[in-house]
Amino acid sequence: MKKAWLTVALILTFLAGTALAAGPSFQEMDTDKDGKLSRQEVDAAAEKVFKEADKDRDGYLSEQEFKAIQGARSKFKDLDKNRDGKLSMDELGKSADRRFQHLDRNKDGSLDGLESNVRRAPEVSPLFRVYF
Ligand SMILES: [Ca+2]
Ligand SMILES: [Ca+2]
Ligand SMILES: [Ca+2]
Repeated sequence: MKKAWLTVALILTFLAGTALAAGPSFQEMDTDKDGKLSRQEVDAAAEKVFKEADKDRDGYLSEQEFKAIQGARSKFKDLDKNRDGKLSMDELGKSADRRFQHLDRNKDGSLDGLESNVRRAPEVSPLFRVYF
């Protein structure tokens, strides 16, 4: 019986590991620990992911580089506003503006309440609700 529990524990650890791999968690992004995500905190997290994904360091994400981001939910074509086949941080920022405003229901410039959503769907990083 003990062995079975150990297996369950291992699987849970594994699942937690995959959740982390799919982008930074709410807690990781909330760097000032006020329980909300400011636009600056979201931008900082997005920039980090962007830089890591930009393998050839040309300052843009190609479709291939974008697809390698684990957990990204958007379609490349939807984000590539000027249709040049690559994504700039500016371009991503514009989509993020709209989604951030949509999620910021009380218009105080930061996202709270997202945390409970994150508990319900821990595999989706709050970053991917705003960016990517
Ligand atoms: Ca914060
Ligand atoms: Ca690139
Ligand atoms: Ca583009």
